[in-house]
Amino acid sequence: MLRSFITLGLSLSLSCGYVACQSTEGLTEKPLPVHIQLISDQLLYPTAFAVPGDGSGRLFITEQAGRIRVIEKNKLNPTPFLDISSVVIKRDGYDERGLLGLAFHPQFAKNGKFYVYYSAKTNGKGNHKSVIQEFTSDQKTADPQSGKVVLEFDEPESNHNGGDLKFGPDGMLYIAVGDGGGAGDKHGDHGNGQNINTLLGKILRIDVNQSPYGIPKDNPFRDQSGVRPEIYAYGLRNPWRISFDHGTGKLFAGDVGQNQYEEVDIISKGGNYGWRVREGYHAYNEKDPDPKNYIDPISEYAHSEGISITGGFVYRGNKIAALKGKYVFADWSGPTWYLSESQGKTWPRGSLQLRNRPANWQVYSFGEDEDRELYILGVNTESNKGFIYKITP
Ligand SMILES: [Ca+2]
Repeated sequence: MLRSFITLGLSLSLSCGYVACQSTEGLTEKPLPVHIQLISDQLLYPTAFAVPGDGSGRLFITEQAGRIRVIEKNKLNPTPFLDISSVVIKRDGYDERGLLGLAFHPQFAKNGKFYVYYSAKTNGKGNHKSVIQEFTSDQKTADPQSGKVVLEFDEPESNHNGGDLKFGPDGMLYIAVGDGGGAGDKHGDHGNGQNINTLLGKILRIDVNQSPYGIPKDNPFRDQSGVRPEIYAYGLRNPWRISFDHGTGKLFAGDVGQNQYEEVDIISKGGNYGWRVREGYHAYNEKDPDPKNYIDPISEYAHSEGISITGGFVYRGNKIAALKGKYVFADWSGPTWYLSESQGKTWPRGSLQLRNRPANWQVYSFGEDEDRELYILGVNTESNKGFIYKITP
């Protein structure tokens, strides 16, 4: 699963064999060594991770083709928790469509509800539609027929679908949506990212405790006409993985760049993150009106270091003291980094050295368990097996 227009040749040329070959360009923090522990290498294209908050210790992983798998006591259950592969569009590992996101309702232990984001056939315009659907489970398994559509919208192209779902500390569901694809956000007069009358290229916030959903009272565009009231923030290109920092409540997003810069953003209500006028800290399309009030990222890296960001989490676990409060993330092509909090505009970056990582891998996603320990998900490109590792001291 590749999240920008990049040729396979370029991605392979960047597949460093060992952490030592990571570029150190722009790294001002010292390297931070950790280990990783293999939890499973029997997954197929793992795209997202979530825990139910029910104290069961279970880890849930979405597979791109439309299954949710469960790991309990370090064992992968052969029976999926949910299988909607018959309605999910997905062709192969380089296809950006599929089952892309999962979030458990904050009261899952009582109501059994959870939410997924996937790509499906559309009867409308465009390549496919993105669907956010609610399922109700008996905690152990979920009936694919029990799904109820919360929100769906057409996607003009196959790529840039975003797809992450996270409940915020406010109990609202936050949804990361890509710009709908096409290099340079080519749809619409000024692209979809800057158009606040489309859901594409946005972070959305909705209240799923109303049917099919409600608009939170303080959503920034709630009472304006000609604007989608679901929008929480805009000007995103392909926010690939968002997360809340459990220490500060801040919302982080890794936003995949076009062909020069990858970025990390802290998302604030009503914020404009610049795309397609800006890419990272730089002008991108100078023919567009300059938004002026755009918010710059807290970090960027150039395509000499990677090609497609995979956003992660601020580490709030207890096992790795040196990692506390650091934002952990990666590039799809393999390198892993951290950012240290800063009062300045840019958060300084250092290499997160995973001592025993496989020689060749692609990083698809990160996960955080109930103890706030972190996991890394992706594909070993030698064995073609999908993996989940736990980050350990
Ligand atoms: Ca931006």
